Amino acid sequence: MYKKLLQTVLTSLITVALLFSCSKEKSTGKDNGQLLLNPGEPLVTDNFTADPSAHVFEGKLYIYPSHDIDTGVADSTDGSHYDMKDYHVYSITDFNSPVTDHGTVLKLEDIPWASKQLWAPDAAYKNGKYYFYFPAKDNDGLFRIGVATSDKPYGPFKPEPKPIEGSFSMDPALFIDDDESAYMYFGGLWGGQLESWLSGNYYPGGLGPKADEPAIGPRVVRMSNDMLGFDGPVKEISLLDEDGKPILAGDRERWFFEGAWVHKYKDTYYLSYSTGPTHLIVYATSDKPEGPFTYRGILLLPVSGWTTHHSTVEYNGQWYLFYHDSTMSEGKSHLRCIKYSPIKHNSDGTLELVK
Ligand code: FUB
Repeated sequence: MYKKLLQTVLTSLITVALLFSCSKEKSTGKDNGQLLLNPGEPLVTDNFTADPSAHVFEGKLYIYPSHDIDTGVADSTDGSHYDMKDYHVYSITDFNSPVTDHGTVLKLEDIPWASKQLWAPDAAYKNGKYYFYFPAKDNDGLFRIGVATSDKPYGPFKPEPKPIEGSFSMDPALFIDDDESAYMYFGGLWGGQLESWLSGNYYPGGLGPKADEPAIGPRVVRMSNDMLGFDGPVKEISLLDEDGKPILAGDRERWFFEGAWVHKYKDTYYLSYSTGPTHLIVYATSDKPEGPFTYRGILLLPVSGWTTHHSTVEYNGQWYLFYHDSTMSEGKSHLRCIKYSPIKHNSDGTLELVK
């Protein structure tokens, strides 16, 4: 009988010790920086994902990426091989827990006006609703920007029957200022068709400025109160160098190409964007959301794959960069994976280069 009791006590002690060591292992992992979701590693491994727009909604980090697929379209400078057909939404509670995939939240076949190429999306919250913004080609082959709505940050999103009136080009990014004014930043060259809209109307085959002329700037527009349309004119953002002179179209390491994103830190607006063929994420600052913005430096060096596209977000007191590369497909430009890295604002207003 004593033997049996001793056995039971020993078994219980071993079980408690095992449980304790398991839970300790998790937190030890954290202490060693061995998170489940490590900086520089793919966040999603069962889908190809790109263009991550990150926001904090309802206390969680939500990521709104493109969903890359291989449809066999040949690589071309107009980007037709980025032939995406739906969107997923992902969320993260902390970097030591798995990423939640909220499934397909919007499909091409459900968008009445769109014909193909669901490119880089973004989301915003206002008026108790979530708004999902996305570019797609219409039936005439022109990129337009659409909006879809939901009561939840993770959708599903119901698309409006038509694209946003007056929208063109691609890569919408929404920024809501402290006074609740909402702005959309958008635009992209080459496949993004921005060169063809310089006169305000679509002019096919637009070549853009010469190398010694000011580069094309991203576009900014105020959103209407219902977030479904533009309120006022679409403006071009001026990008200046440290001497107050325009960044030139031939300055390929500083010119704007695509993927504009704005965040605010201590009253300064940071506009970051991709330089396209030089594959950098660079940034410029301003004291106004519509600029002019002054170039400040490089945030992210070239990554594997042709495109680079990112967002920045503050979560639980830490700033993060979300970006993509093509490591998961061994370099295929249209099959990308989203990643993250912590980032830092320096005391002189610059951003630390991501290592
Ligand atoms: O994902 C398709 C396009 O590639 C995006 O809209 C661009 O920013 C580039 O990442």
